[in-house]
Amino acid sequence: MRLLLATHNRGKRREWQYFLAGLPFEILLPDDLGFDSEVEETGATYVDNALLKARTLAGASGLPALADDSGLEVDALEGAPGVRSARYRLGTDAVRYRALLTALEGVPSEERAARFRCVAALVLPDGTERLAEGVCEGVITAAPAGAGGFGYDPVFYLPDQGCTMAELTADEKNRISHRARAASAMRPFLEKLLLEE
Ligand code: ITT
Repeated sequence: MRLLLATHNRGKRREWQYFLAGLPFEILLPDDLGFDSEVEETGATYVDNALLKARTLAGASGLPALADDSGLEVDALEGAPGVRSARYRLGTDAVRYRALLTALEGVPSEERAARFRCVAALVLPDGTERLAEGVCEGVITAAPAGAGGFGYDPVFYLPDQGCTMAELTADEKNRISHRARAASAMRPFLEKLLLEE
């Protein structure tokens, strides 16, 4: 059965391909079908945006589509950048995480708590919609460390692991991340879809 992975983010693709590896889907990417333009994220919440992306690509392709909307919520910034994480600053991931470090200059480590949140949405051609969420708690560092992962990973410190998300191997990140948790909550819906084929 074909499943469209409705994301243009290469880091997310890699991680979803890992989570879906044990399921007999033929995974397609938007580029494979000539859908190269990004869906504009006009929603106010992760749920709205995840559904928007999955609905748009399920509608355009006639295939089941899986999307995620995710972000980093920093307590000292009242939850920002949150749902606006991808649009926090124009430019690269490094531009965005450096801007975050600047915004937190002078904030002591005990007040730098943050969490990654991921909302995954599965939309089927018959209109059925399923949602799953995952959260991963951490602390924003004073300086970036590590070259793994993507996005804000170099500035997201995991107290239990004693390193940043970007210092984990891909396998380690994929065991504990917000996306890993959303993926395992989504898994029963994907298994059901395969059974109903
Ligand atoms: P798609 O909409 O095409 O999936 P996107 O990059 O626009 O890709 P989002 O709208 O969900 O994705 O934005 C998420 C933002 O949060 C973006 O800046 C990512 O770099 C960042 N982010 C998401 N997951 C992350 C992770 O696992 N580690 C670090 N940063 C992450």
